[in-house]
Amino acid sequence: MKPEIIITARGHAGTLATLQSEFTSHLLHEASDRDAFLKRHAGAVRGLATFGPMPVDGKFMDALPGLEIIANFGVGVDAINLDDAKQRGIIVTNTPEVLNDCVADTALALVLGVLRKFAQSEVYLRAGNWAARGPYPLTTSAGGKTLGILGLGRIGEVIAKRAQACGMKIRYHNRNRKDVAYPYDPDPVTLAKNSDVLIVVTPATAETARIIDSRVLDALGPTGYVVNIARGSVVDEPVLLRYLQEKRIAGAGLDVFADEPRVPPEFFSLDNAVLLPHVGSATVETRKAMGDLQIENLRLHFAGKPVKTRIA
Ligand code: 8YV
Repeated sequence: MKPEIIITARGHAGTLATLQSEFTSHLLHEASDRDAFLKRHAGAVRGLATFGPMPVDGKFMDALPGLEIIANFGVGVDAINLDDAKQRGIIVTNTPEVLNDCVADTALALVLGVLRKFAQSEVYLRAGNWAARGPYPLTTSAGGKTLGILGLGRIGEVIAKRAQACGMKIRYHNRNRKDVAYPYDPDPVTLAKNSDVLIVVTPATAETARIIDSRVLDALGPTGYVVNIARGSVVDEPVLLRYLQEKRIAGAGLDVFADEPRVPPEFFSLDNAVLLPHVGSATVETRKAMGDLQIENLRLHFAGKPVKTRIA
């Protein structure tokens, strides 16, 4: 008998296909009555395969008394209440490491994109402005600038290497100082003060909610840039929007937003922002690797073995 799982959303197609072939899978996103769906499967379901931002809290877990494991597609597990899972003895897994390179590529693209305005200059060319109005205005170099990394974890370290290859200097702030050669700043405001570009890579938790606020943006100042590849919730989005509109910071590169996929339309008209639709890990290769790891964790668990990437 195949173990029974619930799939929470329409995620990566190849992963969904494998999940559905290996496990008896019930699709929550196709249920018209969520409560009735959960009641119907409560007795048999042992696993959850989670995709996307749908919250999984204690109430949801209690609706599935046989739940043993929550296997998330993605490294960020902010949608899952880890304390509630711990209290109930439910294992939570994520998909770290396999996405580091792609997310770091996206980070660098945003850093370079916001400094050099490549996207805006392409729009300029496509509008016929090059011949009509002359060269695109000069931008500013990455080389020699300081990149402040808020959250020097696995992805942050890979970003640091790429940025150094572009001639950037690195500093960082974490809750705890690390054994690395990069200069450490004791708090996000000091990091912002000492950086030209502040990149946010920190996990979204209660402590990091809206950590990028007016104090941090003031410390960055009118020549400073912010790049966010973490979660929209770590930035005070309305404040950031106002600072961009009023040019109180120089620019922003954003892959994530507070209420995805809805982006406040006021962002669309900003010339000093580069906006991406949460594509950090979105390549064929990386999404397959993430799915493989999610599936492997479920397989191992149902075979009575330790999972590969359990969240501490
Ligand atoms: C994915 C991500 O876009 O890993 C994460 O935490 O944010 C991204 O890699 C997301 O998990 C897809 O559902």
